[in-house]
Amino acid sequence: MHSAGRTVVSGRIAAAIALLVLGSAAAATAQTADLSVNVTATDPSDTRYVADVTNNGPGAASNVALAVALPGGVIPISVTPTPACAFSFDGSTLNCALGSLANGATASVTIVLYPITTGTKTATASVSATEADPSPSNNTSSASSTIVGVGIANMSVTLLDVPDPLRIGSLLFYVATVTNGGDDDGHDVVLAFPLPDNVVFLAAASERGACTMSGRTVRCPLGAFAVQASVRAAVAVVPLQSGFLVATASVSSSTVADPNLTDNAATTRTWVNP
Ligand SMILES: [Ca+2]
Ligand SMILES: [Ca+2]
Repeated sequence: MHSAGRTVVSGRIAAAIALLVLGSAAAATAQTADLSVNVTATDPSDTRYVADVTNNGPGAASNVALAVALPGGVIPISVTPTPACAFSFDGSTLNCALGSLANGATASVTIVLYPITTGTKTATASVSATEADPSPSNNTSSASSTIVGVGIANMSVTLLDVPDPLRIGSLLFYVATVTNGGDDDGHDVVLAFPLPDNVVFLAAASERGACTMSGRTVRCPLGAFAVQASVRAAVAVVPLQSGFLVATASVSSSTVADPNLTDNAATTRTWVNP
């Protein structure tokens, strides 16, 4: 009996030792994961941000959580991915439950906001996971953009061809007129004019200065437009082929919303005699 009791006791001790050994072994191999986050403002004049969350290892990261403090004076528009990411009810923060990230894996979160005030807009992201992070210093990141204009600017463009009709080899002028018919100033307005085929480009300029050529597209930076402001730009070409010549000009403003996009492009058709 006595020896049987001793056996029981030593069995319990052995189990306790085994637990201690297993426990310390588990502690020795506990996973760590060095998460990092990098936020970029995709356009310095727009409130769009991309937050890249990377697991630099060595272990896998689980329950990866991204929290983004949003700037003031913006309205949340969209976030990708959903439903992993969701804006808080008051629009002040964005929270993402990104699940597990393998060693070396990156999860990308795209955030689109709509600015309702001007100024510097900074988004600050921080990332965490269940596993211990050996390098916490790279777990936060910020990016800023500068908003110079807000509101509604209904930019529009019309396009004239002079003369029409004309003969092959003679001078053809396109005149584009860009107007802001909105209630607020337009900013960073750009006129784009892709040259039609079978013409030789001669020159282009606007009332606001020089235009540039990239590929076969003329771009005229027109700057800011006050309400009802109107600016003309002219492009001179020489047609090389008879028939109808079709050209389209378009206008964009990178910083404010345009409520009507149907008038942001205009097309004209010119008859070229042999
Ligand atoms: Ca880290
Ligand atoms: Ca428009």
